Amino acid sequence: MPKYVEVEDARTMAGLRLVLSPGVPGPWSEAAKGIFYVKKIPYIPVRQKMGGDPALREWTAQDSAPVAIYNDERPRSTWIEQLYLAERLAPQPALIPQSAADRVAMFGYANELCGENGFAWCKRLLLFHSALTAPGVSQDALALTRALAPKYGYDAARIEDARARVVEILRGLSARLEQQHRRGSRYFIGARLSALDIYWAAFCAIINPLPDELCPMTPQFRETYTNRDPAVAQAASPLLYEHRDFIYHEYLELPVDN
Ligand SMILES: N[C@@H](CCC(=O)N[C@@H](CS)C(=O)NCC(=O)O)C(=O)O
Repeated sequence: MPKYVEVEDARTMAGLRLVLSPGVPGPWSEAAKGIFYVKKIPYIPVRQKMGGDPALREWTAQDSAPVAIYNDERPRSTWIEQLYLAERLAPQPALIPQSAADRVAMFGYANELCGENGFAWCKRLLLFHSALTAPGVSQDALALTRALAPKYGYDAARIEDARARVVEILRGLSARLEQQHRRGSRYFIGARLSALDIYWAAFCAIINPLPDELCPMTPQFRETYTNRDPAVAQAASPLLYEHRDFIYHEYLELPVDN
């Protein structure tokens, strides 16, 4: 586990601080870590308290993770701001494509994965739904779900829409990757690594986490993250999982350290 600093101490430090949820390979957090790792940008890991963190709220005006805070600049609590910060601090290797057409494609797909009502957002709504409706869910898991569900817009009436969105996005990404392979590229965009490859590698955890030796997590979290939804399972092609493995093995830190 990285040496986490508490929020109160991190506030007084300079440099890049990255607030993360210890022990949890959250998709947004792992993606931010991956982007900083590829660019060799060092940061101080800071502990977020999942389910409500008043100290983090006081510092960053919200209490989700990840948040990137560079010196006395404004806290960056969304994936897109974090990507632009990383690109500014270390322009090479560039993770935002050079050509406008490639940028449009990359940010479009990235928003489908990382944005509000995107893949992970909607899959999280499905996870809340299972926890709140299935029998035998532990008291701890229920308490966390009850704390997070309203924060991220859970509404039982909209669960079918959320499922359809997850399926649609997985199919779109699968089709894109197949097309790229036919063109002779192993990457989502053009012929080289972009942030989208890292986003997918990290976000895949929310349906199919890497094995425990590569990505340790509590059995409860592994159970929660492992997809049991048949429609979602069908939409995620083997090529998408192979791509996740390729990106982790070629570019990212293994085992995942959280
Ligand atoms: N704000 C991020 C998304 C961050 C996010 O949703 N974080 C979740 C990860 S599941 C979180 O911190 N949940 C725990 C909590 O809210 O206490 C973005 O829009 O890029």
